[in-house]
Amino acid sequence: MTEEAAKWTIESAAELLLRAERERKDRPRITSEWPQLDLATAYLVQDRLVGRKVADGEKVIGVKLGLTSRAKQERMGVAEPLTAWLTDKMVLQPGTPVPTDELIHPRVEPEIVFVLGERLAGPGVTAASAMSAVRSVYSGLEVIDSRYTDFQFTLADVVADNASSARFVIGGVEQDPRELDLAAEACRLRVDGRTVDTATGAAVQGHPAEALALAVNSLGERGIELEAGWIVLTGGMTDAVTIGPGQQVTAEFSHLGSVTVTGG
Ligand code: 0L1
Ligand code: MG
Repeated sequence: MTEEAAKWTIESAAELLLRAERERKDRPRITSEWPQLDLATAYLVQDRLVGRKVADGEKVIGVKLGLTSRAKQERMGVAEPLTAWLTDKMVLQPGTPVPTDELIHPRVEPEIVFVLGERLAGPGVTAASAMSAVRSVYSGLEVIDSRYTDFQFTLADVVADNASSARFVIGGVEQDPRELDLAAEACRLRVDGRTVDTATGAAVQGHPAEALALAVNSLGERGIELEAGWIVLTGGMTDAVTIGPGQQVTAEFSHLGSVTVTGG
């Protein structure tokens, strides 16, 4: 092991990522110094990082998937989906500006969002059985903010960084998932009124229910269950767009209404 790699531990990686977030200072990806960081260890870093936030008073309120669409995978150069944690501090109430002065280089992406009515435990959960535990579906916008310079990372790096989590907002239209064809649910992404991208729910693993099953099953392998009432962000449907002060990003859905954030 090189001298550089020897200084890395789960604790030191979590601490550096927390410090980068706190100080709004991006840093090189961890694997540039610690190439041995594997996926299992990266999830331990993620858990430690969120555990530190919980110890500081934040509450876990759900999970998110990342890199579930080809658009995201191609843009980020990482071909595998991942899971990460949502906490109450990440919730942005509709109409509240994105606090760009608290973030490093925020980007925004449209998502299909589930709220669970029942507990879900994997492995072995199918998309259909996962969907039967979903109480409601909403539109959402996730604000991501990698702690790595220029959003440059490997899968292990982005897992350790809790999948670039920063903030998210949920739209005001609640739908019963049983009444919607979520694969066909269309989304138009606008920046300051101009359409910049479009996608349907099929972009997310073929169907957002597949993304939910994937989360349940991969968390189940780590002995983690999803709780009733938890929020699940199923992953960016399109590439993310940058947001700065005064800029407005809107996602218009065919049945889930529209949701907007403005850079503060
Ligand atoms: O929803 C997503 O695909 C988020 C991926 C997080 C990684 C990133 O794009 O920074
Ligand atoms: Mg996302």
